[in-house]
Amino acid sequence: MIKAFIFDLDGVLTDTAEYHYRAWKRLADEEGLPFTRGDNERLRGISRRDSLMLILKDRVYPEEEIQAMLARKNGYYLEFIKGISPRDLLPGAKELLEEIRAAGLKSAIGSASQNAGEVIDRLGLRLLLNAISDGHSVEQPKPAPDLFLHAATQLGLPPAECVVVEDAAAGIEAAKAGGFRTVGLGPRQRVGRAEVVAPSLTGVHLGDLLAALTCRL
Ligand code: B16
Ligand code: MG
Repeated sequence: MIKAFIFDLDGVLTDTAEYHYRAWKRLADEEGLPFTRGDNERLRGISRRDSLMLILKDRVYPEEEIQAMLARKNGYYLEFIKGISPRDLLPGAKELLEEIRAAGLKSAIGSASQNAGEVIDRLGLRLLLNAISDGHSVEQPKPAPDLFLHAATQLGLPPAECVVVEDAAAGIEAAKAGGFRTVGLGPRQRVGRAEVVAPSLTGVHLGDLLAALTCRL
């Protein structure tokens, strides 16, 4: 029995990946570090600190410099997201959230971002959500299941009754590790481990998802 959907934010409901890219790129250029759009793809769903470690590779920096770089990148990112509005919702996202609410099911956010609350408010989504778990909620980032387990606890539901909708391989792994049902958005080489895979939420309705997930039982 499916009673709730837990949505990742970046790459599922809105495309902040572009802003993360521009903020990391600015920091990398200032530090003389190589960083491409391809490199940015590997940072999907990865926490801010783990993302910086992937960019730094085997270069070693003192902790204060690492903290300063994380703060600088976040400052750039906050500047970019100031312009976010409901127009930045990805196609199909709001319709699906409304269908879930109308059907009496629950919705939550499970985002690695410490800025998720601000993005949710700018998108105008807060009233459609029953719970928000974000980069402040747990210690262990995806692919650990902690973030989604935190969301399920807030919803008061067991993981097996919640569907995680994710665009990142790390997010699908986190959901599977926690015993959640899974929907992956994007190419199969990225989210193919999910039970149900779609290119995006465009044209995806609640009935289609419930039917596809029921077939997989
Ligand atoms: P912040 P999600 C993730 O969001 C992003 O995909 C990832 O690129 C970012 O590094 C991470 O949030 C942390 O974000 O720096 O804002 O705390 O996909 O889990 O919604
Ligand atoms: Mg994501």
